[in-house]
Amino acid sequence: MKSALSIAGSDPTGGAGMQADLQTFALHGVRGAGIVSALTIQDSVRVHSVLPVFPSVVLDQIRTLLADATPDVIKIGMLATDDVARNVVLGLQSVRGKVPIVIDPVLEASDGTPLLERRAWPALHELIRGCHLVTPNLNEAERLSDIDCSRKKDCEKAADFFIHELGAGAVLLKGGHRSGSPDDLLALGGGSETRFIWLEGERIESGSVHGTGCALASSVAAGLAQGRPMEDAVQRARTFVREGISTSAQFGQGARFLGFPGDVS
Ligand code: PXL
Repeated sequence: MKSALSIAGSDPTGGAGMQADLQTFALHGVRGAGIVSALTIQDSVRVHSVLPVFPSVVLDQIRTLLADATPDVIKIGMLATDDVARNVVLGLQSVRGKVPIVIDPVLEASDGTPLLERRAWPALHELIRGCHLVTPNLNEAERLSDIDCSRKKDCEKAADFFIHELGAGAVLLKGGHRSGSPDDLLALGGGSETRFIWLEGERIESGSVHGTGCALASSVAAGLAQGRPMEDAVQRARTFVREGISTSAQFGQGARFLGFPGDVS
């Protein structure tokens, strides 16, 4: 059995963060390990507050786990603070280039609550350098690259920025927040020319669904752990999330939660 390590915030609703990551790994038949970067107080309506974990505790957990066994993939989500992000950089030094890393560059929750402080961006950039895949949504891509992504050509420029300026191996720029057709852009680096693959999306009229980004990145990570090529892992992850959205359900007063499909391993 393959194993995946998630470094992410805890979402007590179970919809996003560590809880979503571990459920996703399990559904893919991948063993999940988890290091919590921050606690959140939230419900399906909004994030009430964020409490980062002591950075030294995050570092100790990473070093202790990695000294014992090497996971087949590492997925990084919410990091909350610069201190935590810098300790994640430190902790992962020994596995850089040896284990595929998938980064969901979480900047804020859907209600606008910041989930990463601005001064943590240099540490986030360091994590992105050499990672296998980074999965920004439209807003994160625009903010991190400083390129307006309203036109598809500009999305390609932003994706290229992640590959050539920040050093990511590949970028999945999620188009769900785009007005009009919610196509995703998969950009693959490697050669001198970035390869752009537009993946057609269809809007599912479901209302707001919580945790789609976490599930998508974790699903791709599970696929990579199983040795799937990037394009295949991404396509399967999009199908996984699409099915999750179409079977989503309302449990509280706010956003819906993904209906997790049956075993997809
Ligand atoms: O979906 C982004 C996200 C990631 N991680 C945690 C979260 C959220 C959104 O609320 O709470 C822990």
